Amino acid sequence: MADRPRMIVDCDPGHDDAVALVVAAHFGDLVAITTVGGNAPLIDVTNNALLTCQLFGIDAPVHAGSTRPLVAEPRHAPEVHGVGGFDGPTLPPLNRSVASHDAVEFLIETIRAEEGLWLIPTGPLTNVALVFRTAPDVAGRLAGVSFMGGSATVGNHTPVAEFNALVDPEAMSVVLDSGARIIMSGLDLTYQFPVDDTLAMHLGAVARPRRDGPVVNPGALLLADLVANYLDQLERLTGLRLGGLHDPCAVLAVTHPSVVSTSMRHVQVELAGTLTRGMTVVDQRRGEPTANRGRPNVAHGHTLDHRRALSLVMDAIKAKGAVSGDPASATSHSSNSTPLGPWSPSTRSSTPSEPGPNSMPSQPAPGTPSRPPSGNRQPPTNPTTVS
Ligand SMILES: [Ca+2]
Repeated sequence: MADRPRMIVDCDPGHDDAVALVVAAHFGDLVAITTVGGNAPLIDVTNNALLTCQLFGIDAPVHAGSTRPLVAEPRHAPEVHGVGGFDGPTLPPLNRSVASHDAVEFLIETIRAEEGLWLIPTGPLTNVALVFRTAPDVAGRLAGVSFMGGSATVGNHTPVAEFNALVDPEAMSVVLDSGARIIMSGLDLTYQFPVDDTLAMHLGAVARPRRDGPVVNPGALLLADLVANYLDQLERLTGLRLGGLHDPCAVLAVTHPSVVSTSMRHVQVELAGTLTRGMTVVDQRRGEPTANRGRPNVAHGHTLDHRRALSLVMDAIKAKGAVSGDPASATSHSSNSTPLGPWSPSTRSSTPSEPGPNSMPSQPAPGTPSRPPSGNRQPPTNPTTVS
């Protein structure tokens, strides 16, 4: 369809990155996926991207990218997403592998070959900054960069810094100064898309419509368990089972612009502050640019139509994750892939607040190789290297 935007998602899955990939694949033409170290080390987030593609029938190639930020020491988020980024469920074996280990080179070549692509970063901006530094000409060839990151209000990993911005603020600064058309979905927007037990239960119901029935959407079951684990972590950290579904907002801002209301703002990121490093400073003052007021460089997403956003996300998950007949056969759509055994729901001990449909353990099919739990992952076919 001519009106489907063509896009590359640069991500660090993370459950919300996974949802972003599904939304991108359903409503856009997902040309490729690139990965970046962020929520978890590169090897884990790359495996998580591959698994998302496997479970949701996404055929876009996955290119592994940067293992570490431009300047700062690597920083991950095991307290939120687990050591492996997909903690919570018992993960099935992968039957996919990466297309390359040089996402930056892939991005440069692809953007030079095709004008008008959208680049949608949902992790630290390291890969994107390396692209713009290496090939400044490509910024003007993109339709735009729609990233999840930063905040015009509170932070999450510090009082004022959002995680993606905090991990690699130097990279974010390069991107903000690149001259590319930029849309920012920061925490002030993405917290308007609530993640709570209701969402986990919706996902569980999509996965297994009848409590004692078969799993008809293994991808939805993965997401339900990931969300339940995320809520467990948030409850431990904050006392509340409530978070934001951050990354899909950056995709919806492109595929459904009416869902995200934006205003042009001058945005910079703090690089030097001892208390405020990684803070995005969004100039929301009225008036024209002056000597002490920069030109607007970012379309700042400030208001989300969260009901429509939820409806669109669920539509994408239902469509992309659905299988007919045996889930095992439907999830191995590649002709040379290893058949995937029946999906194994979470093996976490259930708590009263967890959604019921996801707390019924089952066993993998006899002879099905098991994937190590998160934090003890099998590497991709080829070792991931620093780009
Ligand atoms: Ca992310």
